[in-house]
Amino acid sequence: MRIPSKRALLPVAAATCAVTQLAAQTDSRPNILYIMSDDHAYQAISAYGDPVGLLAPTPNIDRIARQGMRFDQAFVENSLSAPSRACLITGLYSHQNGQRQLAEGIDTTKTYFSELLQQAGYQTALIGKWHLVSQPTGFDHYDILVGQGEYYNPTFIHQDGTRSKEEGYCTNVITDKAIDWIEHRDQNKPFILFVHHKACHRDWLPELKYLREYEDQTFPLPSNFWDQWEGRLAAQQQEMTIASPHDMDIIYDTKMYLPGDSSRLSGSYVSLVERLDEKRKKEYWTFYDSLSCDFKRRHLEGKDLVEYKFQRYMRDYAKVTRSLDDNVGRLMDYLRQAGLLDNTLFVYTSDQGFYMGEHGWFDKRFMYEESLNTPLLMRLPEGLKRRGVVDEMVQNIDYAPTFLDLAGAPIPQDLQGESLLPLLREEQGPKKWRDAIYYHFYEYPAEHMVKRHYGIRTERYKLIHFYNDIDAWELYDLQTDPQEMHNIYGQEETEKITRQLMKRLHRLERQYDVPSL
Ligand code: SGN
Ligand code: CA
Repeated sequence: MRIPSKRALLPVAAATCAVTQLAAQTDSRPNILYIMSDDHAYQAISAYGDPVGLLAPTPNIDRIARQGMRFDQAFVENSLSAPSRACLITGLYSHQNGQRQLAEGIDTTKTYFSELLQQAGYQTALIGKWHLVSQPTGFDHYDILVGQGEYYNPTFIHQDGTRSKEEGYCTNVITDKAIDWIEHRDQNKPFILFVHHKACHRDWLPELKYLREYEDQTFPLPSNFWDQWEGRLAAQQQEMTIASPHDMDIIYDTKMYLPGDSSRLSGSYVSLVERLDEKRKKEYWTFYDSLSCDFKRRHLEGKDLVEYKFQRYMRDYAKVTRSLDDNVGRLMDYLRQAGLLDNTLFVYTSDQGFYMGEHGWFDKRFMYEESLNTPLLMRLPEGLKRRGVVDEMVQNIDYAPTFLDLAGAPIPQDLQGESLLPLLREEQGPKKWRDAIYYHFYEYPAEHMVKRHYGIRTERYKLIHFYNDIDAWELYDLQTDPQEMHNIYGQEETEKITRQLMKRLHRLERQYDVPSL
């Protein structure tokens, strides 16, 4: 059901009354548990079958896929945290919700779908990373991290504006708070709970019980790890290369230093470790001191040093995702024990994808596959029949209309996403679905120096335009070049498909009301 305008509050309120009463009578509308991690690559989830995930399995996240669905084409609109979160909460593209870059504020005059769900009689709660500059609105309860948050003994901002440092590992603490809120909610109403983890964001500080995990594991280098980005000007100018001492710092990122040397203290990550209590701090430093001694003894150089950095990155990342996976399992088990699981839409996703060494990189931002895609798995409430692998293209602007639709609440007409309910309802997906998506990244100049760009991705092709202080087009045939190593823009054989894609791109720009540059 679509309503004419988001700000036409009268019709919304009128429609809401009926829905609320219905809810009070039947109390049967499904709950929504939306778990979103940070920077979790689908390549690191075993349900996706990629090498990192298979070497460091995620059995609990995999359960969602086994009992529900795995989306293989789940895209973000702007591969960065705050912009992604703004797309989620408003159902609008960055140019409409105002949050184009990290520091730019979301347009607070836009309605958050949490407000609409509240009006529709849902209880709404948010725990964990929020990352938008303004405080959350439309939540009966929230407890959020400060900015990016801290892994160890994180500080939370509570709803009354006070702050407190809480003991424990961030991923566990967030889950404790989530379970506590579910336990104390009003049991007569359905709920939506957003559980937003800090994990597995840089700089990958593990839960201490997993410090020693994966240390014997050797992760294979992706086949395009030594990519030199030929024919891809913007890629040549980024600053997110594992090999680069500037981009991936040996102390800050890989935690290698000369023990006993004050250089350890120059790493700004040290202050994050210092949040631990004395006993745990000692445990942490003892472990990384011994690795650092070993590193020092080896005198690594050149490719050996780069491969060593890659292994450290993979191992610490895998440790952090291990706790994430445990906690997804905890929440699922809790819901099952509480008898809530079968009437809950259980969602696991990340704010965007991440590079696990593909093209030689870490971080995200680019419209290339690893960061345009994000993991998405859903376990459906009873009554929705779809299962297995879903190939339809979905995007993070689709959550708002989907959740409103599931709640039986009106969907404002100007939301730019689509409700996914038609995809979820039947065993077979609908015959007609979107066959192209629009992407736009704005955060430049900034950390990692990825140029501004926008583009279109269809089932088979991707056309990208890098602009601002560069003017470069790229075209990829994903069928013959899934790793996007060969830019085929500007070749005689690709002129026709380029023209067609340009036309489609302009159509999308008109459809989404994208302002001209
Ligand atoms: C921090 C990180 C960057 C990362 C951005 C955005 N640097 O600035 O590596 O790209 O966050 O990440 S760090 O030194 O502070 O770790 S996002 O997920 O929040 O968008
Ligand atoms: Ca992120």
